[in-house]
Amino acid sequence: MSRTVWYPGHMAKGKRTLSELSGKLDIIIEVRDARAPALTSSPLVDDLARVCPVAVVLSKRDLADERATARWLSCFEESGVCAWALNLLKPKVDHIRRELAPFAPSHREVRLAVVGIPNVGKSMFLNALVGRSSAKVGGIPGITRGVSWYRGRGILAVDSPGILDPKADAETHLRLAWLGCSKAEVIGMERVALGLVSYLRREGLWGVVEEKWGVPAPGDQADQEVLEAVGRRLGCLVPGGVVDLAAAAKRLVDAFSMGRLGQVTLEAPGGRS
Ligand SMILES: Nc1nc2c(ncn2[C@@H]2O[C@H](COP(=O)(O)OP(=O)(O)O)[C@@H](O)[C@H]2O)c(=O)[nH]1
Ligand SMILES: [Mg+2]
Repeated sequence: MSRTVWYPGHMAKGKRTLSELSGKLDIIIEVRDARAPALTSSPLVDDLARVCPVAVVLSKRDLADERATARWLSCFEESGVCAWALNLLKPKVDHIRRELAPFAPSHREVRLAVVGIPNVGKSMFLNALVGRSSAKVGGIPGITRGVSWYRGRGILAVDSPGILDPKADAETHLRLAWLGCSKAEVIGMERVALGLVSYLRREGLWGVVEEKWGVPAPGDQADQEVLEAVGRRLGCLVPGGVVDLAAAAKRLVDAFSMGRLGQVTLEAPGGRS
């Protein structure tokens, strides 16, 4: 798993580095998680969009609800933004390379930066785009300071560290943790899991847990009792038969974030659920 960057200092530095670079770039590609394209937008992009075109990759398509992804893609298209949805575990990016080519002047390769919050798939996308045999390049006059460039398949690309908005509120971090983009351990695994239980119940999505683990739809129990039922079902017990709530919480959050509970999208275009 990649490093999560938490500090406002990184945000300021990331912003500075990218603004310095933006004049040298043909396009910025912002990677967002297809399960929550608004929540996982990058805090760095708004300012940069004024100086450089921005295209969007919705990653983890395989984990998202297909109809919701189609609606998100139409929404981007309507607002004139190039957007592609990809399963980066089986990436098909030839069409993206073709669509990117016109952004560069004809005498050289396309120069781009891949940005996004932690764990959305920036590195996977960059590897797919420039190809496995790409070389990390140094010494490009005027454009190398402090960042790594990769060259391959007619593209010169810079990866960037994942940066979360330091001003993001607790609810945002909670939801980002369900997607593996914010550290659940830092927020508190049980809090993250209880938030997820509450969300799945409220949105009528408990069926994904029932189908996977056979934990029936809860009646009017408190969220904590529901999480206990999950723990009991999964055998997360401490001696004496008491449920190990922390272990149950981790199992639930990990399963959800890795898509083992099925394809769930948290947000529809035009507003958060
Ligand atoms: N299922 C699935 N997992 C993905 C996809 N893209 C990235 N991942 C996983 O997400 C994690 C983070 O990917 P990485 O490229 O390192 O993210 P970065 O922090 O944004 O550079 C890795 O465990 C990847 O295997 C995808 O399209 N589908
Ligand atoms: Mg990375």
